[in-house]
Amino acid sequence: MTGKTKRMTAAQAIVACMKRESVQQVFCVPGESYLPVLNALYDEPSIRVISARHEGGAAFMAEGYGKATLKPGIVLATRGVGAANLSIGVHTAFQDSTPMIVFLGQVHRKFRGREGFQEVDLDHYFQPISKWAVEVYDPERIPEIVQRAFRVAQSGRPGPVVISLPEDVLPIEAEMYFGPPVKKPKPAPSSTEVQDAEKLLRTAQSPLIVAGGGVKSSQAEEGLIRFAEKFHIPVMAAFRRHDVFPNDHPLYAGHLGLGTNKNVLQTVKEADVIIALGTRLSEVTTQDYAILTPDKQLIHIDIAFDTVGKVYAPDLGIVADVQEALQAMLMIDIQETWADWVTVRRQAYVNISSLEVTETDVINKHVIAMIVDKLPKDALITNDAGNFAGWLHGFYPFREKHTYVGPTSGAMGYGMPAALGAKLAFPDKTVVSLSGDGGFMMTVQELETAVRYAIPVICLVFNNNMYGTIRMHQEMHYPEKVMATDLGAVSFADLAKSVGAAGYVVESAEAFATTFDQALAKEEPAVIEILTEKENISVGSTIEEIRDR
Ligand SMILES: Cc1ncc(C[n+]2csc(CCOP(=O)(O)OP(=O)(O)O)c2C)c(N)n1
Ligand SMILES: [Mg+2]
Repeated sequence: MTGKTKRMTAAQAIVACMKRESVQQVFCVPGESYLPVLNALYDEPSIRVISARHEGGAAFMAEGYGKATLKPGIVLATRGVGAANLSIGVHTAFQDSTPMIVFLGQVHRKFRGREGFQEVDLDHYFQPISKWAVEVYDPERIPEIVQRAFRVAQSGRPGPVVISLPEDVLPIEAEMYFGPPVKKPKPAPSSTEVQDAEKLLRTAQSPLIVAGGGVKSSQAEEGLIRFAEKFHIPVMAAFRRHDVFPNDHPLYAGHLGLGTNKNVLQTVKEADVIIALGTRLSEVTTQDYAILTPDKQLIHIDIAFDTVGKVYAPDLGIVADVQEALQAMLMIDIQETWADWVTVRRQAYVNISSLEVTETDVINKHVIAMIVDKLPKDALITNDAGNFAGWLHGFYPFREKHTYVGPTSGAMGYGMPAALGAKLAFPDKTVVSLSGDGGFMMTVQELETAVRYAIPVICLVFNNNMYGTIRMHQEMHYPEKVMATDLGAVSFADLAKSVGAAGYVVESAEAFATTFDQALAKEEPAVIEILTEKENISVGSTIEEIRDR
């Protein structure tokens, strides 16, 4: 709490806070309401400003950046209009527990409440989808509030914070006091809690770890390998947290996602003691809250007290940083008696995730097999929402940590802008996004942002001329009554070329192979449009098969 005060404007104090927290990039769409902040950023060359084409794109970039780096992604936008546009990214950061800070220009303090130009009560508007939403009235309180925002976004369960900045506050000078930068608290379990975990594990015959985003945010990936290996417990990844554990490890037993194979779900059904690690046990992970039945014992470990027991009352709930908890639980002294259980459950996963392809396999599967073959192991993959992702989730083996950035919120339009955020965070990694034609079109304008800032990502677009996922649900519930799910023709390759990116279109696995090599060799933003058949609507079924049921 020691330090001197400094005189500067509120806008300069915001940028000074960013600098103290080692912010390197911010994402924005400019607006006249927060010009002083842009001006202060102009004067701070250590922070790069990426100006996007749409606030939704900017927010997804910041979310992808935050998810990849585990540090808050920063996004700036203007009043009600920019706020409304970027809210999908805030919602994603909220559901996905991604640290993010949103700075929004607001109308003049004297005009607040008159429904001024573009006025929205931004703090109320964002309260339900953020960890904290606040408006600043006093310039000298900027450091207090912005530093607290950095603390709130990263502490406990990470998430988004929204700060509303009335435009007249920003140019005012004041004496500013800055505290030290944030260090994330890392609470550890008590020795009694570790003993209780030992007692529960002693009763186990078929234990299972379900690992979620908390493993990633506490950087506990190695700790999880050590823990799982020591007690020989199989590990499953929570929804869209594929890279929490190496998928080629003999203890990995699959991913709990949408359309997960029933033989993989059987592992959860047969487990008797479940260790839920850094996961909120979401609707998708628990398959509509169905697979964690009351006969199981649950050890729920999470850094947030309100995540533990949020849905399932645990037999043992521990509020702790996952890395600290795993370290402490290495002291447990038990002998495993479940070797066969592990072998059988691993085999169940191996059987359904084989990457072997034959001529009868659809192009979607060939593409996954080829990218696995051609990409370095540490390549980072992002995806959009849509049925095309089923092949990625089902067959792509994530072998290293920090190789996946995906939306547990299920937001369409996420894949490509999140890839831009991730590539800016890790410029040396190969970054590939996967999207459907519907989702890609929702944020396609950010391809120009990729070109303008020379951010070389490769975007795979699976084009079936439809909102395939919804068509699938339609065929299941209202067969043959197709409504609102057909889409017109778009040449994504030409669209890419029109903004200066490389554009390719392929119709066969062979063509994809040579095109992907070409795209990899060139360090430039590229779109590979993959033409797919409507009929091959999902990994499990064709349209005809769904109708026949
Ligand atoms: C922002 C948003 N709007 C709507 C939805 C509902 N939705 C889920 S998947 C989907 C269709 C996806 O179509 P496409 O991107 O072409 O992928 P496909 O399923 O055809 O492979 C829709 C509309 C969503 N998840 N996100
Ligand atoms: Mg589609």
